[in-house]
Amino acid sequence: MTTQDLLQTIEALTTRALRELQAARDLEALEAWRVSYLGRRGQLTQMLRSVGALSAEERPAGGAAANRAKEALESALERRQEELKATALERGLAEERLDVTLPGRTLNLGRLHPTTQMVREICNIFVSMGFQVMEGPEVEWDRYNFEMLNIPKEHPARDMWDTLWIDRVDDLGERTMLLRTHTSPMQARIMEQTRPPVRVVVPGKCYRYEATDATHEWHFHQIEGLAVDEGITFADLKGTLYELARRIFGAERKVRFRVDYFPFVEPGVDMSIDCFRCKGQGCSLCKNTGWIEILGAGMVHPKVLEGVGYDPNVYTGFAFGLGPERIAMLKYGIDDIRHFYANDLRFLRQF
Ligand code: YSA
Repeated sequence: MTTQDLLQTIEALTTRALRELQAARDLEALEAWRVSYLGRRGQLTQMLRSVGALSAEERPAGGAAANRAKEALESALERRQEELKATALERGLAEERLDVTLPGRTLNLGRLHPTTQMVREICNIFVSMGFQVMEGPEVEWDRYNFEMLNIPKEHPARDMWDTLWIDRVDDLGERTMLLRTHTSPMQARIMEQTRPPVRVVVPGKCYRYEATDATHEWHFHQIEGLAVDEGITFADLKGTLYELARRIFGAERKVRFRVDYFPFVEPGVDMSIDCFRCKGQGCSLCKNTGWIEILGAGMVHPKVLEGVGYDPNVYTGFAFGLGPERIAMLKYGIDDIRHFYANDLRFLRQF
């Protein structure tokens, strides 16, 4: 081969190689191209080897041309690699691009259960009157649920609270543990641990083994209230509960106190509000009485005070236990307490 032939072949090879390089679309194709031209058995590498076959005078010119071609292909390869990398990056960014005009996904927002809302509203009213908020156990000892509230074993008043007992007996075979039937056991627990003045409200869940109807659930909530100090009278009890009714229902709603019996108060009362549905005329909701009872209350019995070590000759107090579901029913015109725990979103979403 003459130098002239070699130069022409190198030029033709370089032109073809550069065209193919431009046609390569990804890094894989580039690698194949590199192997084909610049690899150990590549076309240009073979050509460099054939320079050795030239005569001694022709060799420098042939060698220089082959080396220029090699450098040209190598730097063209580098440029093409950079180009392809940049294009791949752009494509990636384009795929990841955020389209801010797309409509968002709706998040289902939760809300507080109507009972929780009512409990908080009532507690806030009492907090504004100087009461503290405390909570207590739902699984309770007989001692706190009954005995310390002046309801000894075999006392007929136990029938007022249909009790769900826990399967556990003491040495004498007596049942000792239960699901609390009211929040009143917290009266004894709190007084045992503190000295007057006491002003607390205790919200919490209660359980009773009773048939359900429009105003009775087998599990429901109560808010217990307790105020003990020197010189507390029944007027304080009435004033506090009137204020509660006024703040929740407005001044025009009628409130009724009637004598009631609870072994842990003397005297005892219940408080009712006129029925929202029949406006006091009598209907199935209020059992034709025109009134719906919302709480039991009274002056703390001296025996309860003595039981926790308070001197009843020095201290007096009032206590009450109210049902927040019943209050929510009156406030929002709900005609059946069973809606609260039926988990029907059509009901719950209204609050
Ligand atoms: C009385 C005097 C005190 O010094 C302190 C508290 C009490 C209340 C007493 N511990 C008690 O449980 N009385 S009660 O049986 O009449 O219940 C009080 C309130 O709880 C009722 O007025 C009612 O609002 C609610 N309640 C009672 N049983 C219910 C119920 N709510 C829904 N379902 C039930 N089954």
